[in-house]
Amino acid sequence: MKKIIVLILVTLMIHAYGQETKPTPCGPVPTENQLRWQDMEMYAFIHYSLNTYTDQEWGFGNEDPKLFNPSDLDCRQWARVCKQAGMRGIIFTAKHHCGFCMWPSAYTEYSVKNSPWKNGKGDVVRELADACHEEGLEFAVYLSPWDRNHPEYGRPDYVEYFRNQLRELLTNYGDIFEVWFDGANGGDGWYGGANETRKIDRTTYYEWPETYRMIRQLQPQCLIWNDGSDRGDLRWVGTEAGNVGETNWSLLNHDGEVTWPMLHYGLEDGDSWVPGETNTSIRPGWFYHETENAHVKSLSKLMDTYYKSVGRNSTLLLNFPIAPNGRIHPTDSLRGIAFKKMIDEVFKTDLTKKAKIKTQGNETLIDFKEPTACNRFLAEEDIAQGQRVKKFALEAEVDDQWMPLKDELVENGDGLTTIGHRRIICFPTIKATKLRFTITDSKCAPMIKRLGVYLAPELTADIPDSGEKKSSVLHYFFSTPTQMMIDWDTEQTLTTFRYLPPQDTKAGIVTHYTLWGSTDWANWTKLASGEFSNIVNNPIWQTIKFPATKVRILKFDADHLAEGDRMGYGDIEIK
Ligand code: FUL
Repeated sequence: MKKIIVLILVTLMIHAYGQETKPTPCGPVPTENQLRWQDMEMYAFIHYSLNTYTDQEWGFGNEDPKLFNPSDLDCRQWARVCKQAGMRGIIFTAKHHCGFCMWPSAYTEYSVKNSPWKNGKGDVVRELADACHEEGLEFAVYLSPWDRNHPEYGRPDYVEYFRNQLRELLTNYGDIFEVWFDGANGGDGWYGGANETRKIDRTTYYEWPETYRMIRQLQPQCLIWNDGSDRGDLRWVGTEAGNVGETNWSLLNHDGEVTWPMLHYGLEDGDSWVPGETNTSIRPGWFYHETENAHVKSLSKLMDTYYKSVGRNSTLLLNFPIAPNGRIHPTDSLRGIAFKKMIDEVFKTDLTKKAKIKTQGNETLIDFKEPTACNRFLAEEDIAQGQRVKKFALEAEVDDQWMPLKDELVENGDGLTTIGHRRIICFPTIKATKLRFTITDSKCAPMIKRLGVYLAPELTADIPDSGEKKSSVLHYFFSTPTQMMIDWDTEQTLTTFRYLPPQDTKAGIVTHYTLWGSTDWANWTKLASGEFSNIVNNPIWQTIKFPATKVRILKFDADHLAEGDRMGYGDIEIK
């Protein structure tokens, strides 16, 4: 009898304990793979292809493989730099939109095997995968679904080709932590000599469900990044500028359209866990351009990017382009390493360790007992239990007065909304005796895992970013909604035309252009024509170089606009 009572008591205790510790379910939760990925926090992108040798962002697909002949290709240098820059893995452009394969694929001749590099015996994917494994970094691949070289692109045979290539990458190079399927599809391309525009239906053409099944089978731990079609495991944050919304839910709906606000802010009531990955480049472009050597992002810009990505419940995918010699340029590597050093410096001393912390209900009081200089606040939710917090307040006691704090990186409102994996709030340096953190709204009982308070040093030794200078005022006017005229009173010898697209809207962005010059308004010489690759997602300055020409008037024709029917511009520069 005694034994039975003890047994009942123990059972009841286990039951009660189990009930107490088992959190209430609160909407979708991440998979093990997504949790592991989120903990990586920062990893690198590497953009390297024939574009590196043609000074382009998007190759057309007819570039000669013989151009690929780096003198000093060193994947170990890439891996070392990325590791020292705090990156936990590398995603490599195994194939960009031009279709050139950085590994000797058995399914095409358009690859390193027909380049002079290592007499066609080289394999960049292999060298990088090995270098990553040696440095303890994870490895992943970018395989562009759009292929401007392949003759069958747009037809069913190409989809099989694409899958064959993916299988090669997923079976020959060890563990792959992520596959990146970019959604870009400009339409026109070489396509085996057809040289035409091919349109596909992004929702059906690639037959993604079948491809996803293959990935899950070959690499069960691999995450799928897919932009604008079947929902992958991760989402793009809607910009390549390096910031996600200050409100950032790791949720989307499994089905239905994904609008820009959903990409940027997530969806509070989404039915699936699809966290945001913030991708940006350490330079304006994704590929290396010598003209951008003076525009490598400054340390303060990189820190801003860190706070607006990792500090907003996202990961940071930071791109390092490879220079034509086959290495990361010294300016980029030094900046990347300085970036990591600065992150370590900011988060070296958690000031809460010396404070008295008291939590009552949804309010936590951090009592430093004496005025303590601080300017960063950090909070983390236990996202394994879902993302719960909708809104919070942060107050500081300074000179016996309580004052509200806000996120100084947010323009509208106080920015104190979602938390998720990690939220970092930046505020001006104050000497606080106490801080009070109150969760004011949440979907279910909040589950905060960690709080931290820090004092970030001033960036006195920042490396200045020479930035993008505004042009001198030029005399220009629109002769038609898609034609801009620029007139000097005198003749000039010109070599360069630079176009900054409108910054806040896609309407009016020129994607394809023709540039003409004249000395008399009657006879026009075509100076250049082409496309501004990737200008919609990355609306940076675009440079058109042409042979030195004496002109008085320039005519800039918008042959195609991203949206709308009237060309727009942010700025123009002519040299
Ligand atoms: C974009 C592409 O079109 C760019 O070339 C680059 O690869 C970037 C990461 O994604 O959408």
